[in-house]
Amino acid sequence: MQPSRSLTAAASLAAVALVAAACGAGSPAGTPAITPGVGAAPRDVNIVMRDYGYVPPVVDLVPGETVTLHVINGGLEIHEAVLGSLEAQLAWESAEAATIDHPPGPTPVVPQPEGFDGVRVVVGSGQRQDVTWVVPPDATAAASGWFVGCHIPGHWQKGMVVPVRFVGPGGVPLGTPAVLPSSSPAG
Ligand SMILES: [Cu+2]
Repeated sequence: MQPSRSLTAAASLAAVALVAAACGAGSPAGTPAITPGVGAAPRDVNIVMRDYGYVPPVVDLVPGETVTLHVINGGLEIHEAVLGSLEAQLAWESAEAATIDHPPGPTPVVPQPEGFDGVRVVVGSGQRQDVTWVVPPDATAAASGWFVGCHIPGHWQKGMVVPVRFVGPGGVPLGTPAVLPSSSPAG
């Protein structure tokens, strides 16, 4: 019985080593080093939506780069990814609040708030939308920072928002991710 027991132990160790290797240092490999996207070669940015949040928990963007957003809705409800400043988030929140009594189904068209320089991608459950967009070069000028938020009525209040972190070429953060003020409905 001795040989088979040590064999089992060896197999267990091997299994542990495999799991450890798969887990790496405890976090997924994540986004590779950032090479800013350009018009001819946009950088791919994946945003996965669920009921009610986003993956990744922080979205890195380089001011002025061209990105192709792949927005995937893994939730059961319709969701959106509005990328924009806090002011833009609050403008969309009030614009879409008008749709609160809309019956279940596709969200009605909402006029874009004036001066909006971000992007809004609405995606049905189980669907994916790809949108190519240029991050405004002056996005870092927004004192309150930028966020990715959902303004389907009720979702912002459920905390469906993550910060944007602006980074320079090479992925060096230009600052810390924005923080929602505690006075914000989702703060
Ligand atoms: Cu949502």
